[in-house]
Amino acid sequence: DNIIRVAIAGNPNVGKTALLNAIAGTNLKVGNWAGVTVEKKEAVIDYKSYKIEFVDLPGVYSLSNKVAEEKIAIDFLIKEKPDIILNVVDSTNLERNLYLTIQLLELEIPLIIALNIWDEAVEKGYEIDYKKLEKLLCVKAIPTSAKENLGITEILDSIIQIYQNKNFIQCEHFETDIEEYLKKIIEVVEKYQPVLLSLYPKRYLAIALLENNLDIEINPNIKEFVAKIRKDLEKIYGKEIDIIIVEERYSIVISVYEQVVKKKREDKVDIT
Ligand code: GDP
Ligand code: K
Ligand code: MG
Repeated sequence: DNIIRVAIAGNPNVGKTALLNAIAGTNLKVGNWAGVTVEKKEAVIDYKSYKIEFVDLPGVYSLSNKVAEEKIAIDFLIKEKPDIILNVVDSTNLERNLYLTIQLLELEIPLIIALNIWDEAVEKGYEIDYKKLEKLLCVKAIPTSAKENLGITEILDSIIQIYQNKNFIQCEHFETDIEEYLKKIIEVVEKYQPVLLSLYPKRYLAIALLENNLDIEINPNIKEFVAKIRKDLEKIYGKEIDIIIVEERYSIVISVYEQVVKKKREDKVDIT
């Protein structure tokens, strides 16, 4: 069919709603997420023979499932399986924003990064090599400014292009041994409880099993296997599994950030 479903995800206060406003204007509808008093904004627009449905997810810093907003966001992404995630980031704060990006990529859904607040980033002297960001993360990246109406057409055209291609490639990875363990976890799931693979994206599932972070009955053989792997990794790395995973994500963030962002000059001294 010709309906493309796009979820807008990002940290709080990065311009998700402003960007959706710039894209959809008067088509924007405001409601609530079921059962909670968190605002839900949605819009459907017609573009080049497609209907594009946007849902503005609550702003989150990670998808750890502990905060109401995070639960709404992760549940939506896993259950509704949108065709594309539009990950809005604050270009003046890319290092902090990219952590969520790395987590979103674990969901194995095609991703577009909107490098929003680009106007301020330019003003502050950041030089962001977004073509390199695209190569490193295997995603589309588009400089945008909801304030100056920059990048809106590019976002819409990219949505259609990505929808037509429908491929997802995971480019950045954890340390080799962890990746090997994740693969083995998936093999064991395929053997003992393959239904899990229709409920969760593979990579997300393997990591969530490792972190013991799923609210679903897990086959005892899988549990036992994962517990053994967890123990091995905690021994090798000398830390708890949650910390190992968080640090692996951060090491990707830092490596990408250092290769992509330069600052031409220091900010003027800000005394506030
Ligand atoms: P959300 O929490 O991600 O939905 O962010 P909002 O859409 O509410 O925007 C947060 C603030 O950033 C508001 O004051 C916006 O006016 C401002 N803002 C949003 N996009 C841009 C942008 O591209 N450039 C600049 N300079 N400010 C922006
Ligand atoms: K702002
Ligand atoms: Mg908002």
